[in-house]
Amino acid sequence: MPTSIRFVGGNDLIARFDKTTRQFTLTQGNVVMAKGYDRFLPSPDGDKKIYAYSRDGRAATWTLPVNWSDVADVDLYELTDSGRAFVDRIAVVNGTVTYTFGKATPYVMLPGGSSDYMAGAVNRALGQVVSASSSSGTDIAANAVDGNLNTKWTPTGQESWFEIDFGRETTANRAVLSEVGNHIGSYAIEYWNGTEWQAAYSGSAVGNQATNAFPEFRSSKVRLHILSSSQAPSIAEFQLYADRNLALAAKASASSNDNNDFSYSSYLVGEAAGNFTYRYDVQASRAMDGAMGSYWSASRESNGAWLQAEFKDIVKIDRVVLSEEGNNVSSFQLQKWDGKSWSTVHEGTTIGSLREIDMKKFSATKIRLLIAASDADPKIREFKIYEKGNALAGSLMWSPDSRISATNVGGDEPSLGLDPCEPRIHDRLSGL
Ligand SMILES: [Ca+2]
Ligand SMILES: [Ca+2]
Repeated sequence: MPTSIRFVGGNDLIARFDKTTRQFTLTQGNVVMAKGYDRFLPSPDGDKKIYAYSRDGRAATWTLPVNWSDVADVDLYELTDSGRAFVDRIAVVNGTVTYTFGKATPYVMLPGGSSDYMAGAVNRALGQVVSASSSSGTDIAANAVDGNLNTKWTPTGQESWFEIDFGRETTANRAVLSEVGNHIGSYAIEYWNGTEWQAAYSGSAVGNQATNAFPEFRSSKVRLHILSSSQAPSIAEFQLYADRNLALAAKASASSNDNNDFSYSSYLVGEAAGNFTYRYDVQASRAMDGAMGSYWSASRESNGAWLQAEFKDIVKIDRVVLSEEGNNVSSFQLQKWDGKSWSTVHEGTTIGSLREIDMKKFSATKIRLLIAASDADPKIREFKIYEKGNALAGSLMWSPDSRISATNVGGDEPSLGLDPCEPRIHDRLSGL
């Protein structure tokens, strides 16, 4: 039996510890403020602010406090060392919000579009702790992240590096470099993957300004590695951003999917045992959930299958990143919908584990991936859509029904560790 402690005379706080599952919960009224290693803490001063944190980065549904009853959507910001960084706008459904928080990442939630809204992408490198292979005189490494184009870092050697240590994990998918002069011949933007430095981007010249988009990574350390230079280079500024993946807020649909339902009796931890129906879940939204563990699969459509992202309003797009499960696609097109008809904005052949496509910026209300030819049913892990430089809540559409794709039939709410939305569950299930 769980042990419960009620704080009488206070604010109806109930702390509960289940000795079997060793899970701690803290509730106040109908608001769960702590569950296991996840936190959802309304500001104690009554302000409409909620601090959220998940040690393991789990998907969960949280009930908002009663004084949020007039709030239709919430804006989620990551709390970075250089300020709030907008992450997403989440629709409130029946007084709850559902989200997969990043692992060990602090967030704050505010009512959607509130006056406290902080517009603009946050340069995550600004003012961070840096070190370098070498420095000349007063041209120290910190000058490369001080936000001032008139100060610079100059190493003494030609092959050099400077490193940012965030002290915790951060997300990035774009860097902007500014060199004094134009001496750099080759360089890499690298991140520490826990074992070694890994290149996120490799480039040649930098010059006045170079914008480099690369597949998103999360790491606590990033470095600029200058591999060759005609003379000692000088870096005026190194900026690091996380552009938002527009597909996360788009409505996903497809020409077909290979879903199947099945049921099983589960032995869930604690008292939350029951029978559950899971879907062998390869619907369209699985290619737009930001998780590499899940994918969309067409059903018996080798040629002509399509996967579509629809936005609430017009969005601007200049970059798409595709990841395929396997390597079956041999011909594809990206098409935009202008309100009347589809037109092709990019044609490609194979996709494989990673295909980055940078395009001239265009506007659209829908974009689709049309698979003209594939050796087998195409399976797309991620269809990521960006406007470089856009970290804002723009034209969003949140469609919970298209995202929460496993259903819980009977029994209590599944525990967080077995949340059917969690990609790992999908991995496990798809092996059955
Ligand atoms: Ca500077
Ligand atoms: Ca996915």
